[in-house]
Amino acid sequence: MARFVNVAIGQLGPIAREETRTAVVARLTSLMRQAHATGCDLIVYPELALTTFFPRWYMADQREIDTYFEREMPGPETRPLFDLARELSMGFCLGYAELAVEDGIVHRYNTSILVDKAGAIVAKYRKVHLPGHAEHEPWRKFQHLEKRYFEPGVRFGVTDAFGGVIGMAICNDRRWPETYRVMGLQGVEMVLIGYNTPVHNPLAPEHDHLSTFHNRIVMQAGAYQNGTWVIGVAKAGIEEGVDHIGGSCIIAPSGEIVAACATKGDEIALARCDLDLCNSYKQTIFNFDLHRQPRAYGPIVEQKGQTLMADGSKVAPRR
Ligand code: ING
Repeated sequence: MARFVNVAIGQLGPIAREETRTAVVARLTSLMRQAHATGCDLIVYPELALTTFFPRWYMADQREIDTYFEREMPGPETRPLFDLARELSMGFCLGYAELAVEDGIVHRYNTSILVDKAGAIVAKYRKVHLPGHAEHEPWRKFQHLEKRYFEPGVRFGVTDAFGGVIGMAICNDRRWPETYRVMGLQGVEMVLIGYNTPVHNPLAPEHDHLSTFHNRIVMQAGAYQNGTWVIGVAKAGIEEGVDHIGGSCIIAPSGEIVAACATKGDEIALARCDLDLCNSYKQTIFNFDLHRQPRAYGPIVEQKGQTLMADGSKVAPRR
């Protein structure tokens, strides 16, 4: 018996610094209507989908920084998205900057939520791998201050939803194999990943021409090695002068790309995802219980950085 989830990529083009949340929500609802017209159950939006990618700037004033965060979800400007989801009986995955007060303490996360067809939040994920740097580095063409503006999350969870086991990750998370394996060990069948990825990496410009290749290879590997679907969704195009890759795609548990966007603007791409295609990978080649050898994997959890080279040297990190 096939368990189909009809999934839409909800790729976004640039969001201008001054663009209001109301204007952005209008773009998101337009994509949701397009997806609904094709019979979709779920639409996946990018990371930080309500505002421009503000970590590209150094800001000293916390009040200015906090204008990019949501204190409530849904709030007045995002409620129309939840209302439409319920009206159309469509679920969605949305990335946004979350300001949460926990035990009287303010926390700021790079967050993603999963909303079901009734418009209810059924899962929340906080980005674990925060790339970039914490201090102003004026030498860069643009900053990447996620380590300054956000606190890291501490767990990769999965949720029963849309007839299967759904997980979430955000942007840089997709480059780390641990992200997929932790969810793979929880039986994940579909991982939803939004991203904002500049073409240019100031620390390694020699990688720039490979940015779309690296985008695909990490998600295709994660899908195949854990027998899961992966949905990767870009905020794409030249946003406030910084060119971001597109490359939004839907990847089957085989590792094959089955759908992709063709532009770097607001665009949907679709696939009819049969969650039962996960089974043959989880039950044979990646039958974890039969084939994994955790006693050989100790360094993966016990160590953060790499150990010294045999001659005592260490590859000097560029950061
Ligand atoms: N963006 C980028 C990403 O991991 C980055 C950061 C860009 C890292 C280029 C390395 C090279 O896709 C976010 N938001 O994580």
